[in-house]
Amino acid sequence: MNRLKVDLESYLERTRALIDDQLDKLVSLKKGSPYAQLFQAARYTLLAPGKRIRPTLALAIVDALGGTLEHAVSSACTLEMIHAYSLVHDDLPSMDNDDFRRGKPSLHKAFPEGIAILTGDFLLTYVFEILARDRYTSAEQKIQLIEVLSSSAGSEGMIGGQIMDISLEGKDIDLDLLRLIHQKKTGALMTAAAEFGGILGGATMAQMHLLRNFGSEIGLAFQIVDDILDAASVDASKSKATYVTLLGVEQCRACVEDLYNSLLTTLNQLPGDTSYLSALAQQTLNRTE
Ligand code: GRG
Repeated sequence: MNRLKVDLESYLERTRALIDDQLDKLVSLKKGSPYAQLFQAARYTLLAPGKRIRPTLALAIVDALGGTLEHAVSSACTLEMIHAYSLVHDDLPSMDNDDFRRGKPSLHKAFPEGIAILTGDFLLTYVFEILARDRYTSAEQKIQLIEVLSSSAGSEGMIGGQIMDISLEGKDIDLDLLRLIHQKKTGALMTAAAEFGGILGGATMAQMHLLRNFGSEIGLAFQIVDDILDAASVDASKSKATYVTLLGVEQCRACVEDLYNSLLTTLNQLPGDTSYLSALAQQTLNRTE
């Protein structure tokens, strides 16, 4: 039986279990360690029930390209670690000052603030050790993965987007600037997830190009959906420009629909069975929380 023919839910359960098991191993508690608190804090934040969209996307691409999920999962988990670190730092009092994350007190509420900062730093640093040490990737793949992850998380990506977001808060911005901020702040890591899938699954240059397009399409659509879901709450109360404040909900929905159709066209040009990828994109964009 074609393993891609089982239904999406059981496929997602399997990839989720693979990802969660690997995350659990990567931050396993070291008995008697003088810095056990670091691992307790890393586990608190990393193993909390997030959606795991980024590593799941990477693995679904590896699958479509005919790669082995078990060999790709450790590298794919580094996407979740960068994401988790960004949420920890974003929640800090000096940033968004959020008391809750993933249905639990945010890390700096559950642990001393200094430990929360160091845990974010640790997750960020640890990913490079994991990528460099992975026994299933070649030297060339390691360099490509490290290049993609560091650039998508750095000044040209997530951190650059966060800085633009902070410095433009309260100012009038147009749609092009908002799109640029989000492409960097959240889109870059989604695109990195698609590129990870390509690198780990052995994509050709042409396929990598398609995967980058797919990543940026799903990343932008993901952000617009996030803005629609947030419309009545956080961002509105902070008088921050969002897709909803600039376009209104109806036009936002139409944009998401257009992006979804466009990413389907991109996926159709890839080899292999991309039905899970399109179903995953559809589920991500139809989410209600
Ligand atoms: C502090 C270095 C630094 C960067 C912060 C990405 C980011 C930059 C902050 C996150 C702020 C935020 C809530 C952005 C909205 C989009 C987003 C990334 C939502 C959370 O991602 P999900 O929905 O979360 O994948 P889960 O919990 O499911 O993993």
